[in-house]
Amino acid sequence: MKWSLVILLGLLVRAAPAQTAFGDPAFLSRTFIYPANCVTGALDGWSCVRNIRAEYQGALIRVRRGSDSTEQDIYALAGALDTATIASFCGTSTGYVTTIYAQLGTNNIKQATAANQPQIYNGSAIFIATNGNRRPMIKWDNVNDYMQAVRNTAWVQPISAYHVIQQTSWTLGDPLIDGSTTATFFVNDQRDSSSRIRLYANTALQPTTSFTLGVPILLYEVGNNTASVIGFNNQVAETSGTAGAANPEGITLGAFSNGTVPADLMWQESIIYGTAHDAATRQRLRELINAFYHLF
Ligand SMILES: [Ca+2]
Repeated sequence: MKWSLVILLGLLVRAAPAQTAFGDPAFLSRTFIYPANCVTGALDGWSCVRNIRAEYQGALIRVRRGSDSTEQDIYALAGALDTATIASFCGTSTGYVTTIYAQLGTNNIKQATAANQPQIYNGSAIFIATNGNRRPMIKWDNVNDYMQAVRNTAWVQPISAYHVIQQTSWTLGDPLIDGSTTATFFVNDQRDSSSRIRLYANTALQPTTSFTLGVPILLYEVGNNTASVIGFNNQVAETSGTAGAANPEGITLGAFSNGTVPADLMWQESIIYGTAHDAATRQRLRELINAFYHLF
């Protein structure tokens, strides 16, 4: 019996299809979840695309239907956001996001004020990444949208964070991700020319090259004072140095912590660890995230 099982498993492994092209239904239906050893040490994690870990059974986001402000939790099907339920719930109405649920930790990212809520559905379609992964994205309006999670206690450096985001248009100094109060810890555009992102925890640390607008990127950061790191996609763009010693109390997506200076942001996922990831760990996580999101 045991040998039969081994042979059967061998056939199943051999029969598994090779990775398919972007947009292929077989690819889009695949379920990807972080392996347990990559979630170990993570403090907080959110995604509007997938279950970050298999044990998570809660909703991914909560959607408000614009026509009557009725709200509904949206879960995952086979590990991926149930977009069909969003479309049937909203119909021809806009679908706004009130909550991105914490899949790790307990800190939901929220926006209670209707005018400040970003969208997941425009009245006829889910917003999706325009290249690469073709997965759902939440879209900030670049006017007054932002979302925020306030932790009871600050993250204390060192922390490492990985974000799958898109900036659609560039404005000088747009904050993409901030802390949740005025203690300065955020990633935003550099303040001179072109779309480069800096990490700021009282001192600006900038990546070495500009990134492409209008497509999702993997932005990652290690907040570790004089040994901080920021980069995106592959390691070529990575920079290390001093970012300052400030500790973030939470996370704001799409604006400064007080809601000012809105950014032209689209977002898919953020995960935050309580340690400084070394180069090998950063590379492993980049590869793991990229295997799902196809960013570079
Ligand atoms: Ca708005």
